[in-house]
Amino acid sequence: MTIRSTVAQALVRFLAVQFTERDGERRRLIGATWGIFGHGNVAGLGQALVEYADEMPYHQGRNEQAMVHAAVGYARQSNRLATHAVTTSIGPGATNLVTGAALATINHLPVLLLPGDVFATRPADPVLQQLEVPFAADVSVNDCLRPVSRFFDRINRPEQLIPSALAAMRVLTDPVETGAVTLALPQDVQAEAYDWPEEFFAERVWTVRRPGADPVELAAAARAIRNARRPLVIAGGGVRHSRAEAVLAEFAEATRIPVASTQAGKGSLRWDHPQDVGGVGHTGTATADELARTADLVIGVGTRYTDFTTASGTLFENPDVRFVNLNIAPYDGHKLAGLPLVADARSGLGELKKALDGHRTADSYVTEYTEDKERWEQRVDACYEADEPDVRPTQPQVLGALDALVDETDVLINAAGSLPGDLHRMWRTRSHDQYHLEYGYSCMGYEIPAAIGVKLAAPERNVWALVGDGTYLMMPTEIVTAVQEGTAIKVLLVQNHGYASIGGLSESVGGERFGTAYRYPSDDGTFTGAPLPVDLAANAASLGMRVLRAKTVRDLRTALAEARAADTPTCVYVETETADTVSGPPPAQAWWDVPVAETATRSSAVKARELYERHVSTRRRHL
Ligand SMILES: Cc1ncc(C[n+]2csc(CCOP(=O)(O)OP(=O)(O)O)c2C)c(N)n1
Ligand SMILES: [Mg+2]
Repeated sequence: MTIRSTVAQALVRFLAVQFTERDGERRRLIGATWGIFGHGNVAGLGQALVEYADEMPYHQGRNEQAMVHAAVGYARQSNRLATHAVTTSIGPGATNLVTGAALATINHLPVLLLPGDVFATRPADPVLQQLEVPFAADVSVNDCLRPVSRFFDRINRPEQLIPSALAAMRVLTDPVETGAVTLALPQDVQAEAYDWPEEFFAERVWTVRRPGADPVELAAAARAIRNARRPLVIAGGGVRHSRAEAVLAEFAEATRIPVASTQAGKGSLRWDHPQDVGGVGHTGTATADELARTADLVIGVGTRYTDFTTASGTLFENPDVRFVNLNIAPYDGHKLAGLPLVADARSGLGELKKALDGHRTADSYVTEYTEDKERWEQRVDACYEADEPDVRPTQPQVLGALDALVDETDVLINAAGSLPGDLHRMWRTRSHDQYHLEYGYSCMGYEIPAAIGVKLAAPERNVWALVGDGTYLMMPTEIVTAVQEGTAIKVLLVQNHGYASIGGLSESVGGERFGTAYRYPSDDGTFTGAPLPVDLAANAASLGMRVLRAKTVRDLRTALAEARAADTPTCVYVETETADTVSGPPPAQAWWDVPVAETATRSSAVKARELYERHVSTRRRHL
């Protein structure tokens, strides 16, 4: 039996019946499709989505990049068992996907991209928005998506959809390979009919596997851990993706090995778990970074060891330090010349725990990190507290006000600016999925659309997008989408008139904060004049959000509580102490390599270079 329909109709029907399964849990893989229509997809996928509207939910985005962010947010909240598809027109609609695709792939989060493409049949070259490459007629702008996709294909003939769609599902559901998957769809092919085998539209279940460890690797890892006096676990995003939190807690309790976390791994243990020592690396806690400096064995679990985690290769100072890397991807398992333990995080941790039966770290080690953690928490308390409630808060006091309000059901989303550092160092994570920090790509503008995706995956949760003013300006567009669909996200908008983060960084590397504040130009060509008369609260309100303005710490507490209780999209707008006056968060506990000018006339850069060279000299290559 065959069924005659267009390529676009067949694709929509196929996507509606794909499922994932893991640990007995079955999820629909493609929960919905986001779309912005133009001539490249309106008659193909646009028509198919209206034809099958009862089988495939649709969300109307405002910006293609933002649609990918929403899909990524949904995928992360769904522990990678489900995601969304994103359809765009050709040309600018398609290339707007590139940033979102890179973000998804770098963070190992699945998302299905369906950009329209130029005519396969070439009846009228060039079509509107077509790139012409005189020496390569098969190149279109969609080829920009190749390096940022884990799978790419262009569907030039209808029947080609069958193997390509199956390959796309394989990659989306593969725990090692997953990321952005792109099926470029020439606009004529989308509308072309074909006789599809009926089985193409049968329900299909993709098992998300949990490979166990190789016995030889497991024995070597267990031996290394037994021999270590100062072991430290670094929990990365793989813990979350694998839902290994409970097993990690059991492992940590049994062995008493402290657990530090990367941005993607924070929340693997609750902040008040006795073995949790908080964030590690450049934005880490003093406790975790001191343990990392002195560790003789680092046990990475599902981490890619980015420069933020390793303090650009300077953090692990112990001359004898070795690494055991539990990772499902051999590529990451071999990093830092570590002993690889290639396995699913949950399976691998369970096996390690068994292999280490009866083994625990010394009492003195436990006392050391427990006391150190208490001292760190006192520092956080001091940053959070606001003795004077009738003045403008500092950013840590904003976090303190939020901390006092939320419980384990709240989800916080952030990606860029000075908030990631403050949150990584200070936030007290109360549930495994409360802390949603996109720091693989640290993409300004991720927060608001991702909050919509998270809220769609978990409608019962309070979902907060934490955004700086720079970030807000980058991508406020999806506020309109939240308003349209009644998605009751909460936006906490922190106004400090520019880039506090990059301003501070600029100052430390001899850049003198050049181009990092939002101010009028001054006579010397720098933008250091008066602040701009821009009202972002009015902007958010004009897009349809309810906006609560908080001028003081006291206002802020009231506004946050009101926003938390709201069942429509609500924004809390707060102006904090400005970038140059802010005193608050504990300083960085470890270095981050941002190269400083080797030659300069200005003394700021000359001084910065001296310090830079001192740091560089402490870098180690682990072999
Ligand atoms: C899309 C994108 N462009 C540029 C950057 C580099 N960048 C990182 S943080 C930042 C400034 C963020 O400003 P804001 O959101 O106001 O936060 P603040 O630094 O003031 O806390 C910039 C430009 C980025 N991360 N993402
Ligand atoms: Mg700012």
